[in-house]
Amino acid sequence: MTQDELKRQVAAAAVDHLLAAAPPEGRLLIGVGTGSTVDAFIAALAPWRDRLAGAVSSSERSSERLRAIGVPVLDANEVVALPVYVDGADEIDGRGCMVKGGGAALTREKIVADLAERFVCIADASKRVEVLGRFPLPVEVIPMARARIARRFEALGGRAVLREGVVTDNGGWILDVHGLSITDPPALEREINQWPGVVCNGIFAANRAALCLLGTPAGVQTLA
Ligand code: ABF
Repeated sequence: MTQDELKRQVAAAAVDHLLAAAPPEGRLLIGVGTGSTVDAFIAALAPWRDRLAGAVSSSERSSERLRAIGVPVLDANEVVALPVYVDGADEIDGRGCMVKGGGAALTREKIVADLAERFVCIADASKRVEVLGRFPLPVEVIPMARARIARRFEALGGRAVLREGVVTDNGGWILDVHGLSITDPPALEREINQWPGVVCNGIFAANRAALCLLGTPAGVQTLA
């Protein structure tokens, strides 16, 4: 199966999972992430848009796609809680900790995920790793702090590379940090968050995936 076929497979499984958990009469509010797997998820949602009251989106990219299938996009400030947040990942380990941010939307993803009771990660099998860090860790920073934060990563054995030509939806810059072996995701997430100038880092450990639907050639694996 091609990677696109795996993405469509796992997207369909996520829709089934949502609908099974949805109240039979009520309409569901959901949080929606960003990336090509989420694009497949949004496309798979289209026939079921009448079951959705609306969505809180993590990026302009996903908002446009949700509006295009007729799902109202709500402001995060209008919502007290979401039953579920569906999003992709760049890497996920056996404990549901993730590296995210390849799509430069990590800050809004973390904000919307924080509104949700349950994070459902959808990914193809290539994202499953034993130890996070092979994928360069995305970190959103305030531009004036870029060099100092890069030096802090160097002290940890990482090499921070500015993602050229990218300004996030929040006006931040992205550093991609190569060479990290993230053996304690919660600890490193907390450490980086304390550095002045860090807006958000791409380790999702404090709020990890409660469920991961993994697309594989043998079918969808559920990693709870
Ligand atoms: C998003 O999913 C990003 O955080 C992450 O980079 C991306 C993975 O993208 P794709 O599904 O295209 O592989 O949530």
